[in-house]
Amino acid sequence: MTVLSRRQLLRYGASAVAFASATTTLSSFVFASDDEVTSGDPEPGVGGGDVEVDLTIQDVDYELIDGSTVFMYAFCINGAPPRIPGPVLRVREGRDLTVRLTNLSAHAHGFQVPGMSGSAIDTIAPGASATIEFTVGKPGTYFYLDPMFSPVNRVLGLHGALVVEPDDDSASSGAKMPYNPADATAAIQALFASFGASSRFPGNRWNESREKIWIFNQIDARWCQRAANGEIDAVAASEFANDFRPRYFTLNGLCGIDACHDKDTCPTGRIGEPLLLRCLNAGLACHSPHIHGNHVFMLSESKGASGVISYNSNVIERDVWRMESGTIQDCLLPFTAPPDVPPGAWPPKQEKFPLRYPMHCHNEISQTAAGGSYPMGLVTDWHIDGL
Ligand SMILES: [Cu+2]
Repeated sequence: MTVLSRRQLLRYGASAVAFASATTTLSSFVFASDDEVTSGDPEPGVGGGDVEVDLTIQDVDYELIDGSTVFMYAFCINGAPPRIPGPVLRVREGRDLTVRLTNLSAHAHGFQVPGMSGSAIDTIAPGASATIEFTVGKPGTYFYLDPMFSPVNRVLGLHGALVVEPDDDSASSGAKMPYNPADATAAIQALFASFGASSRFPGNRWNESREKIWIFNQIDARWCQRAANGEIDAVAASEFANDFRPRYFTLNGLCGIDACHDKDTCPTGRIGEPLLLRCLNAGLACHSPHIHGNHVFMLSESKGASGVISYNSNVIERDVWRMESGTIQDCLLPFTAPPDVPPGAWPPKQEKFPLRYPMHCHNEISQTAAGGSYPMGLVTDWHIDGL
């Protein structure tokens, strides 16, 4: 087993070169199929079979929006470039997911999907490999992560999204949903039934291609350096929690303008094309994402280490929602005409499509980078492309 002697460099900076290297973004989805998974599968959607995936854990130098680099850990698939967050894994409910992990880091790591029994590997020594196979549970959004010194190694980069697709995705109305009707509440089913079938939501039904994944994280360069020095191979989570002073706030690994221009982060579409937002807070800070232009409907939530998803029986509409450390929330961006535009002023006559609206965190410090560079933190855009 070879151990990388030199760390790989992830470039996420604001240079044109960084924008060209889009392979490091969330575009490299991993889809469920009957075959072994490969990176860069262009087909959205899931097949019906069990899924096998090869992941490596690597030490990387991660370039931030101000050009500085920090030491982090990254999940990597099938020899593809490492990425933070790790590649999106997709499996259909009830199928088996096999994860073969090789630890190329100089430090011991583990693996777990909170909420999935039998998914944990406690320790993989540097240079060692381990395999875990488990049956995935209820449809929704999960983290896969390194639970070691939780949340230390997760915050230092070892996290990604596992999406469980429903086996039966149709409400009694025939509307597609991201959940099984056996799990979805009456309110969730009513919301999806109303898309494309009511004056409130003219246009189309939701479909599974209408989705973005937003993973929030924070970076404290001092703790990255401690990890690089091997000083945190036995650290108390309380020490980390008491001392953590984030200077960078990332969305899908990107800061500020990089996130605004990332096609896998920025929701786009026309009026009547509802979109599912799967929001995950991998970091330690509490975030309050806030969105302009439309409100979102809160569908489901899992909090903390249990990973158990609760499906909301009261689907309320929000323009800001609270995401504590480790929280996952699915919400629905309806792509309606903005409710604060008077009916007589819609469609806009002076403004041209696409209409661009921000999503930014209301925890104000998260809007900065490197101690003050604004607005280079947790912010992105979403676009209404037309009627
Ligand atoms: Cu605002």
